[in-house]
Amino acid sequence: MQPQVSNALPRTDKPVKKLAYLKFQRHGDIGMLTLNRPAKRNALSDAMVAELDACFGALPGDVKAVVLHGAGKHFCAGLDLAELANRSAAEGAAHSRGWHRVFERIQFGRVPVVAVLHGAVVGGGLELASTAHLRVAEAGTFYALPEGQRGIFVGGGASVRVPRLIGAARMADMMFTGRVYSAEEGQAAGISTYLVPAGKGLAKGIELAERIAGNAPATNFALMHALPRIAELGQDAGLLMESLMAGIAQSEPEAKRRMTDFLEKRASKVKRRG
Ligand code: 1HE
Repeated sequence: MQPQVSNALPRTDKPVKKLAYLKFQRHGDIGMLTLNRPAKRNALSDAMVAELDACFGALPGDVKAVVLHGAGKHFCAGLDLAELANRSAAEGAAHSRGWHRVFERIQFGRVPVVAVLHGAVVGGGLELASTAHLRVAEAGTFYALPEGQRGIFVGGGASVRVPRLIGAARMADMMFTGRVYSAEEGQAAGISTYLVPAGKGLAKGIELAERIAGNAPATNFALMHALPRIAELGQDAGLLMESLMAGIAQSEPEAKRRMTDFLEKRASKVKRRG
C-alpha cells in the first residue's frame, strides 16, 4: 500500500460556523471577506486556506459578488513561512495541489470576486489576488514574489495566473531579482485595473462589486467561466465557443428584457467620460 501523503488540505463543503482567520460580512448583495490575521500580516496558514475553501464553498445563495480584502497594514504576506516545515517532495506537491484546489474554487466559483489590495501583496498573497476577477489597488500597494529569495518556487498558481496578467518575463524578473513592483508599476503592467488613493480601495471595490452584481447572471457566468477558457483556445475553437456562449446569453429572458428596455428608451446610454 502507498503511504498516505500528509499536508494536503482536507476538502470542506460545510458552512463554517466560526471563522478564526477570516471575517465575512454582508453589504447588501455583496459578501465582504476579510483576511483577518493582521498580527501575522494575513500570512496564509493551512487553517486560513481551509477557511477560504469553506467560505467560497458555502457562500449564501443571495450573494452576487464578493469583495476580498485584508485587515491591517497589508493585504497578504503570502504563505505562512512558520508552517513550511520539513515536507517531503510528495508532501510539498500535495500541499501545493491543495492551494490549487481552493484557489480554483475562488476563480471558477459561483460569483465574481473583486480583490482590494493595499500594502504587501507578496508571494501567496499575489497568488490569491490573481484568482480574483478584478483587482483594485490602493496607492502604496507593493507586489513581490520573494519565493526566489527564499529558495523555493511558487506553489499557489502564480506560474499560471501571474504570466496571464503581466507576462512570464516580468514574473521571472520578479523571482530572479527580487524586484518589487509599486502600485503604479503594477497598474501599468496589468496586475490591477484600478488604482485609487490610499484608504479609498474598499469604497471602489464595493462600487464595482455592486455594478457586477447588477449584471445579467449569464453575462457574469460567461465572463468567469467561458472567457478565460476561450482566451486559451486556438482561433477556430475559441470563436465557436464564443458563438455558443453568445447564443446562450442572448436567449435568456433577462437579456431580452434589457434589449427591450434600451429600444424603448428606458435604459441608460453609454456615456463619454469627463
Ligand atoms: C509572517 C509572514 C509570513 C510576516 N509567514 N509570518 N512571504 C514572504 O516572504 C514575505 C515575508 N514578510 C515580509 O516581508 C514582511 O513581513 C511584510 C513586508 C509582509 C510586512 O512587513 P511588516 O514590517 O509590516 O511586518 P513584520 O514585522 O515583518 O511582520 C509582523 C509579524 O508577521 C512577524 O511576526 P512576529 O511574531 O515577530 O510579530 C512576522 O514574522 C510575521 N509574518 N509575514 C509567517 N509570510 C503556496 S506557495 C507560496 C509561497 C510564498 O508565499 S513564499 C513568500 C512568503
